[in-house]
Amino acid sequence: MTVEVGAVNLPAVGETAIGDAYCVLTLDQQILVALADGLGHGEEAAEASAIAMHHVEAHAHQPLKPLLEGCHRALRGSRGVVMAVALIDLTAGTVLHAGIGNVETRIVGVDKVRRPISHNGILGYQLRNVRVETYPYSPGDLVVMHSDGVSERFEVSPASRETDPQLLASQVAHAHGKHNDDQTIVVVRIHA
Ligand SMILES: [Mn+2]
Repeated sequence: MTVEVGAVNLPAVGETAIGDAYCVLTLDQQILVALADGLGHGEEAAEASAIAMHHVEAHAHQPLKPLLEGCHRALRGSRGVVMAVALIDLTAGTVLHAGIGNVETRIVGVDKVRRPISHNGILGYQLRNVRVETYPYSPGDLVVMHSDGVSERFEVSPASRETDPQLLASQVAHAHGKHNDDQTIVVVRIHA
């Protein structure tokens, strides 16, 4: 299995701490992608997103629903985060996705770009129901995940599937990044 990852992770202008955090973890034939955006900017936002990433790394083998519920508990008393997680399973040919708040995900396939829906909530404060949805994944498809510091007005098409993940992440962040917010975009492509 070959995993290609491209990412941009930048602080808001005037901040040194980055309030967003992401991780890409390899678990046998599965890849777990997670991105958290701590509320606000600066140190406290960075602390919250770090709590979320540490929880994901320590519990990466859990199904997505208990994984996010565990993040919610771990984040109590922090600033809180919005967050998405995607589990890419090459053997099953699926992406499982769950999102709380405005972290956006797109799955760029051969013939179609799918946009999983995120649900309202803030991990650490308010979490109603975690819904995990299943999407098809073929080797070579891209999973693109970004915080709201990157405007969702960018276009990706099935033609973007061939683009180098780091180049795509850099191009989108350069053209659609918001300087007054932390900017994060992560692009993952897996081949068998
Ligand atoms: Mn943000």
